[in-house]
Amino acid sequence: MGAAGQGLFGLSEPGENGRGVIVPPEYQEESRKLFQRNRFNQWASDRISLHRSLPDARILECSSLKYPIHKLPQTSVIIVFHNEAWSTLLRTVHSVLDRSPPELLREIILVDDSSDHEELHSTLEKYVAKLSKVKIVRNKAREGLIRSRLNGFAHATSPTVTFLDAHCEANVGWLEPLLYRIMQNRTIVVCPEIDVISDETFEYTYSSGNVRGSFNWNLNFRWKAVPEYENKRRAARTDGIRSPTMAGGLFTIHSQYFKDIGLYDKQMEIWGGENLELSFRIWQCGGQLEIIPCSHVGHVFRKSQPYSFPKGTGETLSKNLQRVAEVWMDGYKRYFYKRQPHLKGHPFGDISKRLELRKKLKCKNFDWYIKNVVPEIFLPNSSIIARGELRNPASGDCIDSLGAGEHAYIGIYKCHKQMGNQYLVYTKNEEIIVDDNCFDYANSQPSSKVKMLDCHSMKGNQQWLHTKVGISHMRHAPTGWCLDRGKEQFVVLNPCNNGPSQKWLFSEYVERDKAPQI
Ligand code: UD2
Ligand code: MN
Repeated sequence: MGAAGQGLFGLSEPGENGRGVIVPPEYQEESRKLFQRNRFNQWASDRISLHRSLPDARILECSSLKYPIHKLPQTSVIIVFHNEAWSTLLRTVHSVLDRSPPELLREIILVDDSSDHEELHSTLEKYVAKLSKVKIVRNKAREGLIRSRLNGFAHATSPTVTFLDAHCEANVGWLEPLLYRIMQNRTIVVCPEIDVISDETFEYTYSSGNVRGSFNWNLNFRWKAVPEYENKRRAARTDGIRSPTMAGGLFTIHSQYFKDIGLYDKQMEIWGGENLELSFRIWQCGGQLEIIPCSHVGHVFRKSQPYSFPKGTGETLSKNLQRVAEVWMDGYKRYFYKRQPHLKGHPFGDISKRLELRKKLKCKNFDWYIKNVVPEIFLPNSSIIARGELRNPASGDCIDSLGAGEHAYIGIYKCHKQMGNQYLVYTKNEEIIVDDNCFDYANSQPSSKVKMLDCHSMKGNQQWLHTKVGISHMRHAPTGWCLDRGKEQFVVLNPCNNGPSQKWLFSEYVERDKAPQI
């Protein structure tokens, strides 16, 4: 085996060195069905060795670091799954077995969250029986990923635990830097850099490491550029990047520390929100969260979930997020409810145990977290001239982030009055903000789409002129052109023509000299 853990048949085999697999025309139909089943291209995954090699693009400083292997704490890897595809699940397992120093890997615990796929029962038992470190734990009923992880944790026997999703590939040298950081300070929770495995081709793209975790006020997890102050704070490129939040699926934590800070909120269901809950809790209760640049693990990011939410997706996610807001966010929860007005008064279960935990651990408040951990975050609290939905009355359509974040195009969709992705603010600084990003147009030609970018407060490409009175256009200051409904799913910028496709109205306006705090 080569340094990068080359597969059995060498580099010309499908997927080796992290290459993608193209589906030939005669298999397109089959591949489409498998895509529907998993929401990733299982056909491609099935063609790739369970031991495939990956590009190891660590910076020189990382590959030359030496770790005191015999002093590092061991880890138990916990992988929860519900109806995962065989090849992705087993490639996750083998990548860990192939690329972890045996003395550091105590066990791999697979937690089956009540899967009904046939091959995940006796076939999996038989396969795993041959892998001495791998055990299977089965939930009696569907629990969701949060309680499944806790079930796995209850079976873990090492001083640290490492959680991975069931469609990951651990890269060369991934484990040592994570464990080393915990050995230095057990209250630091560590995440690897997450590389992208394409959901279409299974190509593995080594990530640049310039982002860290944040969130928007809809409580969606978001990647954001690492701020200058954080890069300055780090003495070396190999140092951990402090991250306000974690993506959720891939991290290592000291087992006793995990218990000390209260594991997970057991009343969170199926999927979503637990990553922010744990992130806020770690920071507010005296710990730290870091992304370790020398540790890389790939993950297949999907555009939708393949599995059912027995109580409905919206209902489940709303309740999880409300629990995050209600327990940890103090007065800042109003920003969340502003964007989710239908959740006011919506039940979220009993949170008394979690509030007790917060008190017992003497955790700091959310204002401290914002000011000290993520001071650059967009606060929708000052100088707002208008807010709510931004409607094009002629079409009855509203600006919509379409659930996407920074760098995506500004979308448009039928007005739904639910706020969320259609909640915008227009600031005194003449920015239009959706999903906590600013409308930005950097094109010198008209008829192009408008982007969502980080707000820079410098006007320029982010300055938009708008008054309710008069013709209610939305004029881009530098080009003088107007925001236009266009014909597609995305709005465009066109020379102003006073036509109906260029008229826009917010649902609420505020007098300019009474800029409110919301
Ligand atoms: C991200 C995280 C995921 C989790 C989630 C928020 C990464 C790479 N992934 O979503 O770990 O934090 O955000 O909740 O950071 N699963 C079950 N039972 C269920 C549902 C899911 O066992 O009822 C398993 C699933 O098979 C997978 C894992 O949980 O192994 C995570 O689910 P996902 O891959 O659908 O989540 P993802 O990556 O979209
Ligand atoms: Mn995942």
